[in-house]
Amino acid sequence: MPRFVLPGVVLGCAVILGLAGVAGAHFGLLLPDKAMVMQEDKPEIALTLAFCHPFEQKGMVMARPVKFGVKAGKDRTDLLATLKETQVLGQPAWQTTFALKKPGIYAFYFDPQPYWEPAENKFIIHQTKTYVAAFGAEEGWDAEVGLKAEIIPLTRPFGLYAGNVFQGQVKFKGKPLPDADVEVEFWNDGGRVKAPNDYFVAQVVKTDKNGVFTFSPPAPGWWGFAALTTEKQAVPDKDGRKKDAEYGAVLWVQFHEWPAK
Ligand SMILES: [Cu+2]
Repeated sequence: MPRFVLPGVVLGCAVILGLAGVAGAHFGLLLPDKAMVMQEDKPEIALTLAFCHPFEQKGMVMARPVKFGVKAGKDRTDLLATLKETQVLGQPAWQTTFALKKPGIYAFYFDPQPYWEPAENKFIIHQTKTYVAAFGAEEGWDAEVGLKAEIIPLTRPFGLYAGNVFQGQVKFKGKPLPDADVEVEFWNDGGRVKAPNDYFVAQVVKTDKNGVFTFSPPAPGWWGFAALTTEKQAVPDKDGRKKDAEYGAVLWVQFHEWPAK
């Protein structure tokens, strides 16, 4: 597997942020331009893949992922070859378009190349997912894609209002992941929202003994959930020494404003 080589001048994000105790977290990012596509809509969606600090709107370098695909029912399509380079928050990222041909729940996912974080002496691997519901279909949003680190929604992950409770079950290597931190951040488009202090940038909830977490977003928009676990000596570095890897099961979910006037 080709490993993306970072130029020597690029420092880890913890270094850039001055090693603050609390600060924004890095997240794999996978955002469609529409989370729901109805009969009257254009059946083509645009997708953006990136690595960033979503609330602080700080970009990080994203190498070409190892896997990028979509699963709808039993159909799985490899979309890796469709990716085009772009920039997100001033850093290398990826984009594509996808034509929805039939009703279904489309789970888009990527598995990134391990990102070396020198400040933490470990790799970061955020396996990232989002859902697009098309043409009135509703079945299958609770099915697993089968990622090594994955959040399986317990709340239907579309057609949600801000303030709804959202629940998911975190699985790592196919088993529920108990007692894990789940970091939650708002995609703070344009940096419009200012946090009162650094504690507010990332919210944190834990998984229970069944790997289940619960969160209620206070405002409309895209919210990212990153359930974290560390695997010891998981990935060899460029000298062949095995290093720890932080696995993130990441899910992006859109919440709408309550439509009442
Ligand atoms: Cu970071």
